[in-house]
Amino acid sequence: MTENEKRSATDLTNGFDTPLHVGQLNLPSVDAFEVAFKGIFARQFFTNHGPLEQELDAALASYFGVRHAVSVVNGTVALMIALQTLDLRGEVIVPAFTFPATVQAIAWAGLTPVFCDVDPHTQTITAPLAAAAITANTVAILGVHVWGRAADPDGLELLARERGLKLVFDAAHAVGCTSRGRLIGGFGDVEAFSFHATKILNGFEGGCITTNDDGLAARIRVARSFHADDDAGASILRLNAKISEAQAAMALLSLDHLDQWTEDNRHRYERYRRELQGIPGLYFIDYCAGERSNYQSVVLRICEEELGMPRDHLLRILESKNILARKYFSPGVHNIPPFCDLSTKELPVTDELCRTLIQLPTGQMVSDRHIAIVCATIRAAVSA
Ligand code: T4K
Repeated sequence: MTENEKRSATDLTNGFDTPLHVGQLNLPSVDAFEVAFKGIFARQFFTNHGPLEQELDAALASYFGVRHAVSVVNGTVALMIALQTLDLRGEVIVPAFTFPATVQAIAWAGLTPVFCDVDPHTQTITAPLAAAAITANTVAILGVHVWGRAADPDGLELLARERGLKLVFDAAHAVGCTSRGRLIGGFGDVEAFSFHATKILNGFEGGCITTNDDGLAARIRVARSFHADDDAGASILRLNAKISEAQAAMALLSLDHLDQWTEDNRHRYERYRRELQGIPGLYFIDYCAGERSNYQSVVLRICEEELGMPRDHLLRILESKNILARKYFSPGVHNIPPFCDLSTKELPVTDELCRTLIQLPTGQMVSDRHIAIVCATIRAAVSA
């Protein structure tokens, strides 16, 4: 039992001595990492397309079932390069209900984000919503598989084909998730993943770009490296986006544990659901029946009237007990600089989600006992 757990054994609502974070933090054993790290030291090959980067690219392509997976330094850069190598000029339709990095990547690729509202049930953009946002300047649609739930890939693929648009997916949340039984990674022209430490596939930092387009993959591989070995792709703008050997080692170890960590995440998610059952005004974000998910996020929508308190009041109570739940994503990207200047459209569903969602702590550091304490604290808060 940890100190936190011993102390809390007396009273479930006393909270924690040290903060309980939202971060996912799934980790392989230190011993396994030490072995991998010793290999890197022995080879004296730390970056610039070393053997672990190559092994990771092959392992990811095989895992996602795609022709190409190109690992890079983080998920934001994965999106930037994916967009940049599509060689576009104009507007990209994107949800404002996402992490700011999605939209930052569009701007860094020299494109103009145009915000689109999301569906209240899936919390992602859908083909009809995106269609309504298309203008003469639209060149691409960027869907975000929020919480690992697919952003209407079938509908958006059809729309993009009909209207001659490129289709990109931000799959930062979606390692190991499916849409109609097909693993996310092979949809649209290109998808981008994050291996940030708070994601289920932890590379400390890291990310990858997946595509079935051979020409695009070749351009992406050129773009991720600052120097040219030959004249291939001389016209492509390059960037130092390489994943280091240390990150690749961590990501490879994480890949080995993905099934177990998914199962552990599912256990925690279901436990939260059971322990919070029956509290009016708390609605869990469901994972789709019949689809695979990584259960990476435990997200609740708060109905203020039914719960008897605003979402932010509940968050403050939790924080006072060292339970650092988060209001992902709030404020919406359309309300933060520099993107607030772009936004002219009303986004009522996005605004409502930003006002009402909270994310609870999960991941390897969160035990059943922790969940019992978080849930007892919520029950005590709402019944006070
Ligand atoms: N697209 C989407 C849809 C995304 O959600 C993200 C990233 C991206 C693109 C971009 O991918 P990357 O470029 O990051 O690969 C966190 C993560 O840093 C970020 O990766 C993630 N999404 C986002 C949803 O969450 P913050 O600003 O909330 O991070 P931070 O530092 O506040 O950490 C969150 C919690 O985790 C805290 O309670 C502390 C805890 N934590 C964090 C780290 C890094 C730890 O306990 N240990 C740690 O090492 O963004």
